[in-house]
Amino acid sequence: MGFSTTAIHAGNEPDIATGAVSVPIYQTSTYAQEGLGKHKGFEYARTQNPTRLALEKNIAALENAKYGYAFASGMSAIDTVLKLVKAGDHVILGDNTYGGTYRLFSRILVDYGIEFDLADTSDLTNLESSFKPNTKMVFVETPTNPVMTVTDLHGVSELAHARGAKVVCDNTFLSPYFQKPIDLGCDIVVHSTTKYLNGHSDSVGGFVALNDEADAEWIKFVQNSIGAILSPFDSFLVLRGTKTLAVRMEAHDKNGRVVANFLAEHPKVQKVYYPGLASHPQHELAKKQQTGFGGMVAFETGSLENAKRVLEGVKLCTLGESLGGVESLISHPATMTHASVPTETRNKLGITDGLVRISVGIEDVEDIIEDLDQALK
Ligand code: P1T
Repeated sequence: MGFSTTAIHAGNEPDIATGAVSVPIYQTSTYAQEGLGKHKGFEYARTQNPTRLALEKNIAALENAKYGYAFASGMSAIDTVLKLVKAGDHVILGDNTYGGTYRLFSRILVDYGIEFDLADTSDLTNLESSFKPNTKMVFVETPTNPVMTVTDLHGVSELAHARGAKVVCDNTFLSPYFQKPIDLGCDIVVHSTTKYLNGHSDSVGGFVALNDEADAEWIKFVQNSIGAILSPFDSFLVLRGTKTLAVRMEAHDKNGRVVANFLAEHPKVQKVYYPGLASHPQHELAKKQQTGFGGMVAFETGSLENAKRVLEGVKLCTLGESLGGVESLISHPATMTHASVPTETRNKLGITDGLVRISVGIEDVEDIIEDLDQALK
């Protein structure tokens, strides 16, 4: 079955009770039971909810995974995956991730005995030297937020599996439409559904998809025990969002390429980070493991003052955190999404005070370019 067919039909069976074509929002906290231990598979809404279940089947199918679980946010999905490791275990974390992911490791997980080291996972030799006897997991984002570094997921998986470690990939930036980490050898995929999967900037959510039965059981157990579940209404919104994922991603990709090329030739722009540009260091790898480049572009303006002028000078693009919505969003990683990353680490990665990130929306691309041009000028 093709991607769009799966996106529209997986989990979206007509409602058993009424035949409703659109999965209803089952806004209930509990379910009437016919007798002790006799029920329709739904006992309590933290544990099971039909709207959430429909979404879980849907996104799992899109990621070619057997199991999927929807969470209250991308961060709660990531935190739950980290419950697969225990005190005394070591995790290799990609050196550039969303700032919140770094913050979870550096400010919270370390206090629970989880050891971690940062590694440039785009360099497999460097990654290889980061393994320790107690390394149980490698956590990567590709392309990274915000400097768009690409990691060879097949290569990382081979290295990790040979050492008994699992690979987790945060697939938020490309969505399963452009990249399927499980097909590339990864064990677990995480998402912030807040972004492309929902796609309309009106819901916060997260997702975990995987194939291993025992790990899936544990994720489900933790999801129920901790209770960071996606609400029925948000599940409905994301389920509606994924139906148009393919057409939206095509439009983001088309506009992303145009904007990246425009910025690359602009005299006020010093550097552009976009894997679709031939100048990107991992352009060939991106072409191989992705089926598109997406709509995330970052660019260097040279100074905080320049960045501020662009960010405050745009009229069509909205200054704000987040990404992946139909509208173009522009942000300043150093003070916004990556403020919790130490300055020295940020600068080393290219997350400078002059770096601007744009989530290219699906408006008419001439309008986006005109807006960026007037702000840059
Ligand atoms: O915001 P939340 O739904 O909890 O997702 C966290 C998260 C996880 N992974 C990646 C790659 C992300 O980009 C995010 C959230 N990012 C932003 C809010 C942002 O503007 O980059």
